[in-house]
Amino acid sequence: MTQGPMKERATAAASGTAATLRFFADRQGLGASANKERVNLLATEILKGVHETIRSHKVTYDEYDALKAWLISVGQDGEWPLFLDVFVEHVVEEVANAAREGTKGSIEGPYYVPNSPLLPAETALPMRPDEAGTRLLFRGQVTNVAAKPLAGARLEMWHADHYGLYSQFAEGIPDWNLRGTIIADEEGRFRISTIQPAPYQIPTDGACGRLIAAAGWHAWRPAHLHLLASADGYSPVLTQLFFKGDQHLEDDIASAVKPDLILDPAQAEDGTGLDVTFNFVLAPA
Ligand code: MBD
Ligand code: FE
Repeated sequence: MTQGPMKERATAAASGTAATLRFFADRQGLGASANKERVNLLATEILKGVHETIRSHKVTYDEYDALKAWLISVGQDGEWPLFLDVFVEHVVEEVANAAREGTKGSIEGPYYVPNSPLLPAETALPMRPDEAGTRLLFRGQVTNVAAKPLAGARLEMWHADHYGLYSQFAEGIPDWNLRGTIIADEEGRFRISTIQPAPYQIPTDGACGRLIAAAGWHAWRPAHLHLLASADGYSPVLTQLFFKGDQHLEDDIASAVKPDLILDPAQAEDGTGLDVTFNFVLAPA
């Protein structure tokens, strides 16, 4: 599936640079509110963890130099967004959403782009005329926790193509391919045609790939849809949805799978592919 002629378009350098630029474009004035006591506490604790690891495992100068070289290369390859979102963000999300009611959240990852094209409740995501992959009809309703339909709720959706590539982060894909902002109807309903994304392998030719190979891990994420559901007066939910039967549900390299977020699509009645319903439940802001 993901192997194929297009794989080389998702190089670490190309997607890493794009993800780094995207991150800064979306977050002007970052860190302006940093609190000295909090920085002191967290930086001290993190360093303590590093020092403890060195002591308890008797880390050598060779290992220290290997780590230093690797950390430098993460920056050179533009892979800090990838590294952090794959190996750290899931715990930030867990803490942030511990008390969330309604639909479970999951991590954002490095490939969100705001302001995707506005689309009506019944729509198709922008895609190429010859877009490869199994057709997927994704439909459902946005309600509040009391099951009240949320008229005009917004659903931002983005996902990889049949080769595991994201528009704006791999070469040669139209900018808004498989990305859109759907406005639900008066009953909060939506009906979106897209294709089923492929399992996703994080770039293996950069620093993250070298760590994964050196540690004997694998680079796979299960196939997933990214979604951000919102409505006025409600707390938006940023999440991912996965597919039952995927080989990597149990060992997602990014640790982002939750049981409530696994879809079980049926064959579409018209024989064109898959059909699945998922309802979003938003809690008050
Ligand atoms: C992805 O597509 C993704 O969703 C995450 C979290 C990390 C790397 C690639
Ligand atoms: Fe993703």
